[in-house]
Amino acid sequence: MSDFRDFVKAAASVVPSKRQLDWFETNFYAFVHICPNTFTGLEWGLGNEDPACFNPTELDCDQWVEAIKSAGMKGAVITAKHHDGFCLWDTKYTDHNIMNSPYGKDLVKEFADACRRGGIKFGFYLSPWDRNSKLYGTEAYNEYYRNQLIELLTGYGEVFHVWFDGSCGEGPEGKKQEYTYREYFDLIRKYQPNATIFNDHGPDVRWCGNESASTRHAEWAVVPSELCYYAEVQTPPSPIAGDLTHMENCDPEIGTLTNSMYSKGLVFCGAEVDVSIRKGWFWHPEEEPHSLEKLFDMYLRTVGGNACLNLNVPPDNRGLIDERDVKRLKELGDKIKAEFAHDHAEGCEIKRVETRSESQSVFELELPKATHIRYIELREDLTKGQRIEDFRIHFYDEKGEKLQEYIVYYGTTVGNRKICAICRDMWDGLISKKIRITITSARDEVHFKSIRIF
Ligand code: FUL
Repeated sequence: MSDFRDFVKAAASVVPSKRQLDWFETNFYAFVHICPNTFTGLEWGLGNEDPACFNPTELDCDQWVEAIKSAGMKGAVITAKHHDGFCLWDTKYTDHNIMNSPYGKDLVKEFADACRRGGIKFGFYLSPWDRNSKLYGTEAYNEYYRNQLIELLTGYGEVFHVWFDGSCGEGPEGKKQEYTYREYFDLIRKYQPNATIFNDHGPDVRWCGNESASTRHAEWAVVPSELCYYAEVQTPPSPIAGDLTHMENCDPEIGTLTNSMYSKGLVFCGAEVDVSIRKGWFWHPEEEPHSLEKLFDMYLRTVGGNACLNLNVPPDNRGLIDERDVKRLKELGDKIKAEFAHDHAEGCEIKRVETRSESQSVFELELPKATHIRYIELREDLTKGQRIEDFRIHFYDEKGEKLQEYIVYYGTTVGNRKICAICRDMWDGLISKKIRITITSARDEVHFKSIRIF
């Protein structure tokens, strides 16, 4: 392929798998970090913790699920094993597990059952880095890890998401492990074909690059295979911008096409944003949950920014979600419900009023009555590919007759969902009956899945 336009067209038809589409619908789910760290105050356990320290006397997974649901989350991922190697389930491959603690019950089972009772999806995290296993740093460790995966994939019902932590530290005597990821992924496809796999580099879901919910201005789900080398390549080598070696700083708009750099090809791999409700991943008595404003802002930037939000909620040393977090989660859920309570555009037709070229078009949507618009939620039909690169929104007047000159929103990517928050300070009190969305740049013809107005 030589012509730049052909590259762009190929990029426009990179599509998600069914499981990736389902994952995007799940959208907002919880991380649950609990292990000996909950009792020792550490964030990274050393691996030599005595199982006797794991002693939550009031543990109640139904209470966790209620708190998670109150925020509007639809699934939860538990740390079946964190870096300290302590297993929260009844594994036959190591004695360093919960059955040998005062708690003495299979917590993964209790949690999976509670998720099912509560009607949310169940997923797990299994740390490849293991500071306890004597096998770590040898080939035998990969077999040990695979056996543990099989136990978790086959013993606890349907799994929606499997989370691979990228941390790869040293084991006993400074030994390093080479993780055989492809073998691990094969097991997941075999036993839980509908589960999405999170890994820094795909195959299904990638890391957004930080743990502070700082998403990119343009967050693409179509990215270069150099970044997500475990995902399936869907295009010939393509021009691509962005410094791919620095995903942590989130500056590059990875996925943005230019004719200056080349990638081996593009893949579909959306971003997950993992962030904790508090500073740490594990519960520490002195830490407070983030403010409601901060959490709601994270929600807008992630769920409303073509990503999924995985919000960590750590149980405390009683085995309960701390009352402060319970309160904040409910506030967040109430706020999301209130802000998005009524779709003023329900049943309204999205009209394509102008096609300037394949990459430039204009859409309009008229509401039944003039409304004070605070949010416009755009969704692309991803089964056709992620295509929008740049857009503007204008309002008409309150009769829907006269187009106003000023731009109320400038945006870049849309993808699964873009929530455009119309700046309240500037436009407060502004009433409109009709909106215009001008696509100033797209990879190919644009297809909206829906437009909702709140
Ligand atoms: C990181 C880990 O090192 C943290 O402890 C935490 O589990 C976070 C979700 O992933 O890589």
